[in-house]
Amino acid sequence: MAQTTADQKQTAANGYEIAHSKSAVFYDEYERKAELKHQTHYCPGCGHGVAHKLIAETIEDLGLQDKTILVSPVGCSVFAYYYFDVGNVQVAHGRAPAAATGLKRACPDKIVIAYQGDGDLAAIGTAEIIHAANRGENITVFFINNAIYGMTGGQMAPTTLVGQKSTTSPWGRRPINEGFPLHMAELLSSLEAPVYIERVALSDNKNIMRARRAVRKAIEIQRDGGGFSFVEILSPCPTIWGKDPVDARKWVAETMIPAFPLNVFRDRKIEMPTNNAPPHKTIAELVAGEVQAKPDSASPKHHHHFQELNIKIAGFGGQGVLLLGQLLAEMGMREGLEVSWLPSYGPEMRSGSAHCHVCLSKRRIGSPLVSRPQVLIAMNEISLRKFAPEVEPGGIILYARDRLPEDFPACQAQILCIPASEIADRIGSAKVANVVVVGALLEETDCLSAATAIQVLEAKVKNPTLLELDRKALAEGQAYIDHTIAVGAVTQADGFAQ
Ligand SMILES: Cc1ncc(C[n+]2csc(CCOP(=O)(O)OP(=O)(O)O)c2C)c(N)n1
Ligand code: SF4
Repeated sequence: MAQTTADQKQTAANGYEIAHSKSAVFYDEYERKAELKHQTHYCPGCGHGVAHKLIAETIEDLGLQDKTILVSPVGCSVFAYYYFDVGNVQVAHGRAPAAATGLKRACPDKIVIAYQGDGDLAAIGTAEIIHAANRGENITVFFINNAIYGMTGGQMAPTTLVGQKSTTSPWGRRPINEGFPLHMAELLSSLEAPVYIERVALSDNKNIMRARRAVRKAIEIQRDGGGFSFVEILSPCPTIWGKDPVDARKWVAETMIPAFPLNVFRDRKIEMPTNNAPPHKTIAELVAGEVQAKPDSASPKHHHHFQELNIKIAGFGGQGVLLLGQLLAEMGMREGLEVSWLPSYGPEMRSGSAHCHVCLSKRRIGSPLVSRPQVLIAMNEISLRKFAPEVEPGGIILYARDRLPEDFPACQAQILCIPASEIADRIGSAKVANVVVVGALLEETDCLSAATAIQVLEAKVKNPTLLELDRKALAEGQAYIDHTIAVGAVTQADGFAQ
């Protein structure tokens, strides 16, 4: 336990002076079970408790409590978030290094710690740990190796020793059948990027002090932007090993350490080559090349009559369905809206069904999934039949045919038929049918400006002949709605006023 400083010393009710107290990084009370507020869920003598203490005290000593995010695994330590008063995320089995990667990249100023058992890290999560280490993510991973699956009752782990009995190796692990134990510290040391890799053990006080130093060093490296740090902690599991806490510690010292030698396998600074580092650009810039994330004076000004417009576009692969969605999303981006584009398509490159979801919004978008579109663009009959029932009452369906199927049921949405392929054919290429539909959509709903559509097409279409066709297609789509669709058919001249 952390030693309190002189001015923190208190006198307990019974007159004793409190010389040690729980780290401030631990909650005062563990709320998992009301009746057990002051004890953890770990078995007596379990190494997880000791490892937690070393980590909590280090976080406290380094003054990092407000900056730390702990990623807890699936395993006995799944409830780590009941103890650590830091940012907590509990993730799917084995995925802690992947989640930690995302957290660290999104919040580079935070200290992100992945905490994992050997089943979690070295079995189901083998891929995640290897790739996070290989990428040299600036995260810290604490790997609790107790040579067994604790939580699930003692199945063999990748780290189970040769000859060690488990419920799934009742005769003892035999390399001929189950292979040899995985040595994760050594394995990760074969990679270029990791900066610090050490194996320590919770076998006796001396080794626990060594473990404390390793924990501290690993977190300091991350704090200083050093790179990937990894500490393997050999840890007793008295319950599953069928030993009392003292014998379990002895077993770590006498049996585990010879099989998993304690060592600093890697301790160096590395400079990541930067000559091929990607340029620092916003996502909008990366997605759209020269597009600016925020509208500037060069972007067309457009009054959006909606807070949020959700569009579904569906048809066959090859009809430009996904591209149509991208065009709308990019137009929205240029006009300063929040946008999302979510494609969904089958395995076939052509003729399979394809659809995409597009959200245009003045607010941040919660989910890119559009299950109740206000606008459906159906490029074929199957899509019309499949998705029309999803359209919100009062919404619009643009159907890329000259008329509805005769047996098509009445629908609460406004349906506009536009023979997009025929129009596209007439002006020179069936390929631009999707742009005809964009023209129709803009004319009908006024959701985005036609000038932005031209800008996006000019940026995207490098072939001058095709660009000219696209311009025509856009104008034809607009004109069709203007001249051919009966006046009065449009019930919402303003699109989706709110
Ligand atoms: C996808 C999935 N597969 C399997 C399990 C079952 N499971 C839960 S914990 C665990 C292994 C726990 O062992 P370890 O990571 O060594 O942690 P310990 O409990 O020993 O601390 C397994 C296989 C699960 N929860 N989810
Ligand atoms: S089963 Fe083992 S690892 Fe799990 S809490 Fe008990 S002693 Fe610890």
